[in-house]
Amino acid sequence: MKQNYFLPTPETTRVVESPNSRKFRICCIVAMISLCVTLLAPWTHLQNVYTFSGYLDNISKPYYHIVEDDKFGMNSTFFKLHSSKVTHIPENFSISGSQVCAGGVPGVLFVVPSVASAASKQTRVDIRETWASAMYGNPSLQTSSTSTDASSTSTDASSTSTDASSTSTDASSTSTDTSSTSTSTDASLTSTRLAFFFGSSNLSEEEMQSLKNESDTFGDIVVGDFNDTYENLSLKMAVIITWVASRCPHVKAMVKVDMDTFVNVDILLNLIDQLPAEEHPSFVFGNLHNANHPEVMRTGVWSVTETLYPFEFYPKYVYGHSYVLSGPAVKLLAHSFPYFPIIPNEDAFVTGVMAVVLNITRFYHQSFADEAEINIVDRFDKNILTSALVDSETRWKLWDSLKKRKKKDYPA
Ligand SMILES: *[C@@H]1O[C@H](CO)[C@@H](O)[C@H](O)[C@H]1NC(C)=O
Ligand SMILES: *[C@@H]1O[C@H](CO)[C@@H](O)[C@H](O)[C@H]1NC(C)=O
Ligand SMILES: *[C@@H]1O[C@H](CO)[C@@H](O)[C@H](O)[C@H]1NC(C)=O
Ligand SMILES: *[C@@H]1O[C@H](CO)[C@@H](O)[C@H](O)[C@H]1NC(C)=O
Ligand SMILES: *[C@@H]1O[C@H](CO)[C@@H](O)[C@H](O)[C@H]1NC(C)=O
Ligand SMILES: *[C@@H]1O[C@H](CO)[C@@H](O)[C@H](O)[C@H]1NC(C)=O
Ligand SMILES: *[C@@H]1O[C@H](CO)[C@@H](O)[C@H](O)[C@H]1NC(C)=O
Ligand SMILES: CC(=O)N[C@H]1CO[C@H](CO)[C@@H](O)[C@@H]1O
Repeated sequence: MKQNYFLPTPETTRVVESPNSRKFRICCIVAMISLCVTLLAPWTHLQNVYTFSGYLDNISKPYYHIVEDDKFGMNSTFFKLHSSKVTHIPENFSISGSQVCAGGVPGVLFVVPSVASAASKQTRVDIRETWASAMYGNPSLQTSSTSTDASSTSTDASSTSTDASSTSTDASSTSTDTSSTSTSTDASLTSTRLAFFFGSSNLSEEEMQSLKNESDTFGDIVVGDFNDTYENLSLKMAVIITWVASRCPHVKAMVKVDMDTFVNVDILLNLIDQLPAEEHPSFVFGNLHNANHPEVMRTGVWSVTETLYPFEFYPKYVYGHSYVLSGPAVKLLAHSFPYFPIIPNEDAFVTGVMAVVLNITRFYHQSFADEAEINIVDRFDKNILTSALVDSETRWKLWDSLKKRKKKDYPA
């Protein structure tokens, strides 16, 4: 059974100018002060705290676009949560990563799905020493006050996020809002940390021991008890998001980054700051898949059966190498995963299908990694890119160059 009644028209994406949203924000404040104070609280301090000299200068405006193709979902009963559980999300952890979100930090958590191979181990070393290095203190262990730059002084006692989970889902009755119990001390967008995620079920004893060592040293390892196979990538992401929702209820944003992706953290945080989070508390933000109608594969590594997903196309979705989920989106997803089948195409599943099911706003910007990376080093040097797919050599090249520029911006 193939249905394609959800074909979006070419006009399905609407360009949103940031200045307009600013105007709207002002109107909003004037019109509904009390409501807005509640909604804006977690975000407004950013404007003052996180200012960089021109990092967004070369980033193309507008700073975000909104995907609008949710019409097709409304014609189908498919894009709805089931009324009872259909998916088991493993919630046992051999290494629980209890340090990662200790002490009410971070505001932004980078999650990096990883594997136990020797090559991956070296990549983790490189990531800690390059684009993520500001998240690691000296000694390297991530400590409670570590943040990206020198500006982590803001305290945000009012970081209980707007709870988007209590509406719009069939499963809402099962959702419990953990945000109100969080004891946040520094969950501003400038406080950042990173964690690597693994599945334990087929790890050897040596591999597990080695990860325990890494965990003791860096405090950035989480191992869930499931089989870490390529086919389980969507499940792995569901485990990760569920872990973040329960262990890091105060995060304002979670950034999913692949091992082979380099992130300019400064640009990313500034870009997130441009999003109208008060109007769209639940959002995903990345680079839009360049197919107007992303095709569903029925053979090969990304194949999905028609039973699992009956349509020819996926909803518009953002690429999986690097995308942001807002705190409310993380909670909404975590509450909802048990009530929807896992579709084994991680980015299409999380940022497309589930975004439609849960009415999560899809923001996109072309500065995120796409699949046809050209002139990466050059574009990075011009501050055009937020993230990029890299090999080991390029990772270091980009970092050396970025470090030089940061020094210029922050003379010691
Ligand atoms: C999860 O942990 C519980 C309690 O330790 C245990 O009874 C259960 O068997 C574990 N489940 C899996 C799948 O390992
Ligand atoms: C773990 O660390 C200990 C002490 O630092 C070391 O003796 C041991 O060889 C390490 N094990 C692995 C598997 O890396
Ligand atoms: C992992 O795979 C093995 C072998 O296929 C299986 O016996 C085991 O039950 C699986 N573990 C989980 C958590 O699914
Ligand atoms: C993960 O995938 C493997 C097959 O690739 C499967 O055996 C396993 O049961 C899946 N689920 C879990 C929870 O590990
Ligand atoms: C774990 O799973 C991966 C991916 O399927 C496989 O390549 C590897 O051999 C497995 N390792 C063990 C120890 O079973
Ligand atoms: C979907 O979310 C938007 C905010 O992003 C909201 O304005 C709209 O009312 C929501 N739609 C539904 C059907 O809940
Ligand atoms: C923007 O790009 C130009 C070259 O196109 C470069 O000279 C300039 O330094 C860049 N600005 C920033 C802030 O990186
Ligand atoms: C593509 C398509 O069939 N869209 C329909 C979805 O349902 C609405 C409301 O019934 C119709 O107006 C659309 O034409």
